[in-house]
Amino acid sequence: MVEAALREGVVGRAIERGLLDVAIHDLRNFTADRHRSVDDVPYGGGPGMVMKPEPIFKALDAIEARRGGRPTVLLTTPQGARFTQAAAERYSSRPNVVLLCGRYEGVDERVLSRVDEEVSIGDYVLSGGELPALVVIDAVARFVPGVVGDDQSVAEDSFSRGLLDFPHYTRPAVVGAERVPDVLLSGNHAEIRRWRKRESLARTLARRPELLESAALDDEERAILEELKRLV
Ligand code: 4HQ
Repeated sequence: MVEAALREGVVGRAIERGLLDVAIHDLRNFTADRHRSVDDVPYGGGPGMVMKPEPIFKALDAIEARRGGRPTVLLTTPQGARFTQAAAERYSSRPNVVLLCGRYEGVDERVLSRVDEEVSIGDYVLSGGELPALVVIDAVARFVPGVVGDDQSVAEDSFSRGLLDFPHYTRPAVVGAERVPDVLLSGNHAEIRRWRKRESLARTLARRPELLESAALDDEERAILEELKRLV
């Protein structure tokens, strides 16, 4: 599943072009028993299985030896800190990042001695850490220079600005009863910029007001926001 996903889209192309190097390690290759077990029953009893520590330690040792340096080790778990655009940017400058993906009920607690950060992609339960790992890879890769064609579009991405995105339209100008806002057809670029700022701020205020506390707003944006707040 991970291999197939990494062949697609922006990330797939970045790997092809050598901008990213992603290696997948199967923990079963770091087992010693006949059944190549990566999980075992929980001490204390109860349902489900727990990921054994030794295959994980051996895999991390092998990765460290091969890459020549201690990688940043991330564990995907609902117990982690929420993964954000800021975290993606932070990880993008690390020379090596390991995404440790658990299955079953999770990993033996002693594995945390080798983990730098626990990251959650949201408050829901998945059946494994592979999809969260792919989410992290995608968001991190976008910050690696050259991965996204247009650097400007990365800088202007809604969450990099700390605000929700403004509405987008393409041709045709009229679909049934629905028209593209006149300002976007006006050719007045100063007006268009101001309209987009206002739409971004209005949406953020309505849907995710908590984002406004940490958004880096310029003078014009602060003025528009004050006006929007007076209107509600
Ligand atoms: N899991 N964000 C359980 C997640 C998850 C999430 C990953 C399920 C690890 C053992 N990870 N395994 N949500 O639900 O990161």
